[in-house]
Amino acid sequence: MELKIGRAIIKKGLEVLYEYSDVDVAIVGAGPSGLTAARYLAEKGFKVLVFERRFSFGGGIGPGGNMLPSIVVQEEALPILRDFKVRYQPAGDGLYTVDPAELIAKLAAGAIDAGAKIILGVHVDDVIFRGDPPRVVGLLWIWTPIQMSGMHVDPLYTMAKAVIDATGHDAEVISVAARKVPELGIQLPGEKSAWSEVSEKLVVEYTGKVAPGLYATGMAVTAVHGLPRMGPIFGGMMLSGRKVAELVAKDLTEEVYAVRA
Ligand code: 48H
Repeated sequence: MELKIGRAIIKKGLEVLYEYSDVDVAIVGAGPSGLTAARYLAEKGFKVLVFERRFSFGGGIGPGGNMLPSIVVQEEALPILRDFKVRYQPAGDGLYTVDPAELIAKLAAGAIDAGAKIILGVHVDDVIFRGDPPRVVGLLWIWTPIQMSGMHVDPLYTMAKAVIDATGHDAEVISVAARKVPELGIQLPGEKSAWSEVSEKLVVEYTGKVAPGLYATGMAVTAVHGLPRMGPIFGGMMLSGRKVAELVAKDLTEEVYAVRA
């Protein structure tokens, strides 16, 4: 029995890694923006891989509003909640409350059911770039426990036509690209102090391409564009995830037509 269990794990696990070593879209971070983007891209037929450093989904949704079991979204995000079949209750002034556990479960299930693959326990370490002008064409990654051990183990590669940084406040992928590939010309001013109403609009407005092949969604957008943070409200994160999915889908579709023309 032990032999069969071990072989089943190794065979399927390595098949998955092999199959997903080359994808249309690699999303880093399984928080609200990354999971939302994953679903809308996967349902358009793109091959989507989400790398998540933790062994769980949801990013900042779980701790939400200072760990209370209720988070807030605004009216504009209700169509996304309905797409994911997440229940909500009015809280007045155009705000609604949602159960964070339900949101985490249903965003992840929505992404997976649409066809996205989520691999947990992966720390994305670096980007791969090619060409002049340079374009991000993939990622380097390592298992999180190895990264945490501090031991030097060389990473593995995943190639992608588009990479989305959904890593939250630290914009980790964009930050490494800005530092190591100065030719990409990325500036990273970092987020500013809170102004919820303004930030919830700006985070969606500024969502998009940061450099060829590299996109920002969610809190990463505030870090890249020096926008104010918004505090514990999550509608902007999901609206940003949906917007980046639309932009990436458009860019990849246009590139395919340009290659065929
Ligand atoms: C693999 C990584 C890596 C890496 C990080 O923080 P998140 O929830 O991100 P968003 O942008 O979808 O949502 C932000 C929201 O949760 C929030 O913090 C808000 C609204 N704050 C407002 C405020 O004012 O404070 O999720 C990011 C995910 C996490 O699960 C990380 O573990 C993961 O990305 N991650 N995964 N490789 N290098 N870095």
